[in-house]
Amino acid sequence: MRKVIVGVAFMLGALGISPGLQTASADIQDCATGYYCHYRDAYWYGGHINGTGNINQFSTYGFNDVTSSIIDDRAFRVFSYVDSFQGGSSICTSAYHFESNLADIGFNDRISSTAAGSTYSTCP
Ligand SMILES: [Ca+2]
Repeated sequence: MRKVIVGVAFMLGALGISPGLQTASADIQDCATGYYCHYRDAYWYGGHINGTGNINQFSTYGFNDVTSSIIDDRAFRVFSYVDSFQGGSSICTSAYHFESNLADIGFNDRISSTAAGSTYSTCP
């Protein structure tokens, strides 16, 4: 298992992506450069939705309250909110960072919208 974690961390590093709140494991799913991606399962499994700007209602895409991991492969930070239209509490992912398992920070299967910053790369 450790070998897998190190290998994937290396792969992510090669892609210019570095850890946000967690370290990497398993294989990275496709998240195109210039997008942020929200995955149904931890460690970027289970399919994802992506965006470049705000997504006001994840429910529109059948993705309400299912996100378990995130990659931000954009030059700007992205906030993920527990309610639609950027409501409720949120977590921030800095540019080129990722969250491997939202369960570790109490946000698993809770995300309902995003605010995609276009000014700041790092979280407050
Ligand atoms: Ca999930």
